Amino acid sequence: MAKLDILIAPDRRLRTRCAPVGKVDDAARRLLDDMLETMYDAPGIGLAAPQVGVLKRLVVIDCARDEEEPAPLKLVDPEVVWRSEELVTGNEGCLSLPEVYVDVERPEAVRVAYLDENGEPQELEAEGLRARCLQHEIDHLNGVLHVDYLSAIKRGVILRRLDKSKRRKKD
Ligand code: GNR
Ligand code: NI
Repeated sequence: MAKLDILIAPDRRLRTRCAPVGKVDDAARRLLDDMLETMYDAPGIGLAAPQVGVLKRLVVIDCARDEEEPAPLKLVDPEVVWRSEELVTGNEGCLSLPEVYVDVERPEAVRVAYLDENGEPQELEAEGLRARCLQHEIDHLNGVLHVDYLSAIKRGVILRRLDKSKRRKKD
């Protein structure tokens, strides 16, 4: 396994609609393992392939609490096939926007169809933090970030600040 570099916004690759994987091969499986290692190291509860510069529809999550057994989940070509009418607001962080926390209103529960690491079609239903995390990761696959739920003014302030701090680090 290998730890990968996580892209920081603003970056074009975080704004791209990612391509379906379709066939789950060894390269896809290796990438999912590397993404899990990168996510645990960060640490985070989810990671999408575009965050490591790969513009494909691959996601890993583990929303187990610290005192619980690890519960890694690998999803290829995930798709929300049902969302609850009930919406809830929760505070979200993102590894690609360090120290930026945004309240986002989302369906409280979702059903997600996906391919597992063997290419088998699966479905899962999630609620609470797990549902929020899945929706956040699927947003990444469509080039959507949590700051997109803010006003354009607030989003602009945050992205310009991140851009400045990135450019400061380069030289
Ligand atoms: O680590 C993460 N925490 C988190 C908290 C609330 C809602 C979503 C997330 S996902 C985030 C990791 C990340 O950036 N995934 O794309
Ligand atoms: Ni994120």
